[in-house]
Amino acid sequence: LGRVESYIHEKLKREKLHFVLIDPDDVTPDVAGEIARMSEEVGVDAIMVGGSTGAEGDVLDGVVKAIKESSSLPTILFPGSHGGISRHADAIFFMSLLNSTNPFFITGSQALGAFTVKRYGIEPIPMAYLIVEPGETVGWVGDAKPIPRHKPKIAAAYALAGQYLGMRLVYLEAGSGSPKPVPSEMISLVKHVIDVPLIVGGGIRTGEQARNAVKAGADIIVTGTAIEKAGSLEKAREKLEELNKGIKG
Ligand code: 1GP
Repeated sequence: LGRVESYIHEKLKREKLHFVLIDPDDVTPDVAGEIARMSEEVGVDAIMVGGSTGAEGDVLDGVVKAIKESSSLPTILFPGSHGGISRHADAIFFMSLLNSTNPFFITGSQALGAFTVKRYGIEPIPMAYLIVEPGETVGWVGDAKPIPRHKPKIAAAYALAGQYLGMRLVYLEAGSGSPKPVPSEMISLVKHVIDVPLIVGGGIRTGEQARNAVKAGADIIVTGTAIEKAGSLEKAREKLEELNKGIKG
């Protein structure tokens, strides 16, 4: 395993993890750097960078650089397509949107990005990415057939298929800014069926919601909107502390 993936596995032996997602389309490099610095101080485990729209090129590079300058946390790309690759990142979730109806998001964009990842020497971490209702922007952009919230078995079947295809992480995604997080029953069933770490994100805004997702079986919680839209850096820090406490107990 690569350096970042080993770090994730080592930490998971002791605790549940909190990854903070920064969307370069939503924040300036300065704010991204501040969020990364506060995240590290509060005890967050990694920073993810990406988004469905506009998270490319100079905008992406500027934000990744600012994060690297302000914290020593692993910085992992969370790309919306092959455009979402920056040479300054440590690792990339090399993800396939398994329940997309469009092969571009399952294998096409991955093929277009593969040589870039190799050339830049970024650590690829293979991940099954599953979109659950409502799916928000990423569901629409990714041509997903979102998994119905009351059908946990469909999520579990896709998750197990992802593991059998060799993916080393499974991500259950309700969509950034979703009014509701992934249901607990779905998290529980997926966790019960797979052996690889389970990431859960989308719509987690409170410490209690984060706690519930962990109790249901999530290994890694991703939060983005709650921090980006906190209103001020001071409120963002309070939110980071609340969410981290919910996850770490
Ligand atoms: C989105 O799961 C992440 O891809 C985080 O979602 O912005 O709703 O926290 P939020």
